[in-house]
Amino acid sequence: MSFTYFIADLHLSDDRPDITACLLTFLQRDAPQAEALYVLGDLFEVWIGDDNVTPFNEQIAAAFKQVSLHTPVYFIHGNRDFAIRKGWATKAGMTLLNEQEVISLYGTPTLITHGDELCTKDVAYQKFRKKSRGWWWPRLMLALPLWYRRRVAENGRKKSKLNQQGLRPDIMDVTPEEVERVMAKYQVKQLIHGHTHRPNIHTLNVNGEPATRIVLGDWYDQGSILKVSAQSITLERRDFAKRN
Ligand SMILES: [Mn+2]
Repeated sequence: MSFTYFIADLHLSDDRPDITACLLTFLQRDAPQAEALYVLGDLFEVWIGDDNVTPFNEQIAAAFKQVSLHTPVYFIHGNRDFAIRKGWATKAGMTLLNEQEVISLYGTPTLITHGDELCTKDVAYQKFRKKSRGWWWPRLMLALPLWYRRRVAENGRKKSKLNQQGLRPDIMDVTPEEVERVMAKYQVKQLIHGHTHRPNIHTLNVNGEPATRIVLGDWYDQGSILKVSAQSITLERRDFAKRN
């Protein structure tokens, strides 16, 4: 039976080896059996540029590259890793897609996206998003010296660790009207996105017709995978390996 996998919001970083181990197992064991693998953003906790070549980033690229020999791998940027460019994507065997794409999923036209643009009530964030996805801001950032970008990222990491203290910052949910508007615009009855860390399969109405919104889960406490075939849509979990 042929099927397609979707993952998002792994927030990989070298200080979470449990997440990395779970991903590597999934990529070695499961992903090659799929018809395609879609990564819908926030694969990394932070991305400061393709020129930041580290053993960790190389290891992740090599693992995806291996999958891509059997199974095409597609990537849509998240709000954490929007600076990934063709250089790293090529190394990882990934094809970069637009931030919103319509694919035919076993005959069903399906809109896929990271989903942060659907959270329109977070006005401050949407303002930043507009700037950070524009043409001058990323160019300016990526033109800064690598040592400086590394220092900024390291400081940001320390700060967010301090702020978290076991609590995750609340991520706003999507705006229902925006979901309907975007689905109507693309004339789709099925939407798949991540970002909100609220895995679920919702039914809704678009232009008076039934529609489906599938939300991917994050990888903070477990692996979260969406498996779609012609027959079924399943949100799966993978437990992290027990640490001794
Ligand atoms: Mn996100």
